[in-house]
Amino acid sequence: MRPEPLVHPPAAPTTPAATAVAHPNIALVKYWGKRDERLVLPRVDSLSLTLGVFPTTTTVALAPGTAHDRVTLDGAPAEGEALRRVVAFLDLVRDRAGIAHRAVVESENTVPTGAGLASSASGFAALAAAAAAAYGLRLDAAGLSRLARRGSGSACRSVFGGFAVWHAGRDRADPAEADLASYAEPVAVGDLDPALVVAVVDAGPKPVSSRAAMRHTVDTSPLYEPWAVSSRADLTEMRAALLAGDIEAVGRVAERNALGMHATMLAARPAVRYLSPATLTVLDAVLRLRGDGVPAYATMDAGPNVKVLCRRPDADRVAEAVRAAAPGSRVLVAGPGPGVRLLDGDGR
Ligand code: 2P0
Repeated sequence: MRPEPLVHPPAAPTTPAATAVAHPNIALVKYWGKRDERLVLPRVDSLSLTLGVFPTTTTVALAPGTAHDRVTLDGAPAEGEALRRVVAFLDLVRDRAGIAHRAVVESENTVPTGAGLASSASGFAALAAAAAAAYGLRLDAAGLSRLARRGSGSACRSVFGGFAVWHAGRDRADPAEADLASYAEPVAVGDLDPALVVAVVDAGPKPVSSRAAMRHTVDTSPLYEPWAVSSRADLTEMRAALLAGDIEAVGRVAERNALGMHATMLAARPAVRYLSPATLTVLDAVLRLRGDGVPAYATMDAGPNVKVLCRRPDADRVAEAVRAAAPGSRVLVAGPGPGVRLLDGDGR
């Protein structure tokens, strides 16, 4: 028998790779409008609930020796604007890490992409966490939130579970200081057992990206500034309502803030209209529920789909009412979900 070698050969060098999972979030006080496009600095603070459904799982593996990033979204090679945004984001991470290697990115979304259900929020939150880990950036939660923000504004909120507020920050002469001041963090809440009933009335891609639509709204809508001003008051009221565990006040503020945001778009020149006849049918059903004494309040993003905030014990009844009002739509009940997390090598 040959003796055991005293010195084991070194293990084959492993290429750094990391996998992260993130969930979408739905804003109850909306982000709409940037004051700095490059740094993705918003004009208003926003506040959201991260959902427990529709996770995005993203793996980033460094690929030394290759000339280009290879990006696969839901099994298909990314191209066009989607590819450009991922590569620009990786460039930012590479620049900070001082590592030039290209990467292989694989991302699986379970949310209908581009349907106003915040697929870019879960997508860039997962990409930020996986890329930061693979390239060896050491970031605290606020740092990860700032980084995710550069990919897509709403992604900075998906770094956190439950309710999160995104601070717009203030204008500074130094861009690095402006960047530091804009990040999300968890929000204190009282005794609240919320659910969001998601009514997917149309899962198709939206006609205008939210990025283009918010730019156009800021540039042309005479209602934009008044909404931004009222949104600041909404945020203060929303924080108090969350702390008090007052679902009715939370819902009232969320619904008026969302309708106000859509009003800014309808007043843009030309108008941007995401709401469809099916959206309005669901809004009518929500009004009827309230008439029947069920606290239920609607919010809509850059698409026709409706999310109805209610108490969790009322969620099945709300879902039934929405299903009956909009036959053919997919209706599901979501609760609060977790913040972004890295999976270990065993996929846990
Ligand atoms: C929100 N939305 O607060 C608002 C409400 C849609 C309506 O954040 O340009 O994909 O990548 O920063 O984050 C959608 O905008 O836009 C969004 P970018 P994003 O959830």
